[in-house]
Amino acid sequence: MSFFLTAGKRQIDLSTPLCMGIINATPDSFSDGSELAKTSKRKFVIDIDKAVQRVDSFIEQGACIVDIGGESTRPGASAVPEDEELNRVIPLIEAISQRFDVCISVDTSSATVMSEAIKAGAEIINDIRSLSDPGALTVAANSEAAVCLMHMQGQPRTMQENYQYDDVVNEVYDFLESRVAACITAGIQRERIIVDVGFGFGKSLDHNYRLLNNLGHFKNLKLPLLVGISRKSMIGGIVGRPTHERLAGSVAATVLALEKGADIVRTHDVAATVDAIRVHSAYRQA
Ligand code: 8Y7
Repeated sequence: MSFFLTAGKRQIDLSTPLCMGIINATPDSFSDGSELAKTSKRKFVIDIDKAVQRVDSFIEQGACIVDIGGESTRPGASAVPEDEELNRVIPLIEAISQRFDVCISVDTSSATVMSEAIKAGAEIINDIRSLSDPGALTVAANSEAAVCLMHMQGQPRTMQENYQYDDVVNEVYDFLESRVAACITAGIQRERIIVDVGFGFGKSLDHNYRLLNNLGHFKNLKLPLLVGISRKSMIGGIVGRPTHERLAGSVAATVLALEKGADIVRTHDVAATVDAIRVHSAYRQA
């Protein structure tokens, strides 16, 4: 099955899977934050030039979407005040949209940040909280942006301390189905909705692999499926390596996700992920 995703002014062809490159505008992201930090007295300042260079190389490597986030959502991360999040992401989105014709996704749960990001040029709202914060659904509905609805149990600060599922696949499925229904009711057309099982968000290693193995079931939602696996603990927990040594494991899991029907792959490692997508597509078309 193939889809078009409507994201702002774009019609994105998902007949072959796409790569979304991660740009973290955070000082404390678990695997690549601070690389984009400018040395400043104690305060974190994103280095726009470095970030723009990274976007440039992501595009050259074949990324179709870049995901810009200002709130670290790694397990245990603390909340970021809204004005700080705005300071981190809005100038960056403006800089990227002025320079490149790439689809910009904003990774946020805040209605204010969503609204400002869309004004600055973002065309996808990637919300790990599935538009549950006050005003988020309304901002999304009143825009033309696409939305990515992700499953999470709990909140980032504590989600890996306790989680509980009787049947992780069906519970995640039911959650996504109910958030899709909430979006449709609010006036967000199906053509603008992406779903994501949320690997690592309030899930054990077993839960993550059960979801990966059953990813095909989520195709029943008949919506584009995004996966975020890159360098996560579900890789580290198997290969026993630190974040920067998880590329091979991440690519292996990505190929499995592609074979189960993933449509968009969110990654820190664009070149390797695009290679994996191409090899998988050749295999599928043979
Ligand atoms: C995901 C995500 C993160 C994911 C979507 C990390 C923002 C943690 N993971 N968004 N964000 N899906 N849609 O390891 O899996 O990159 S942050």
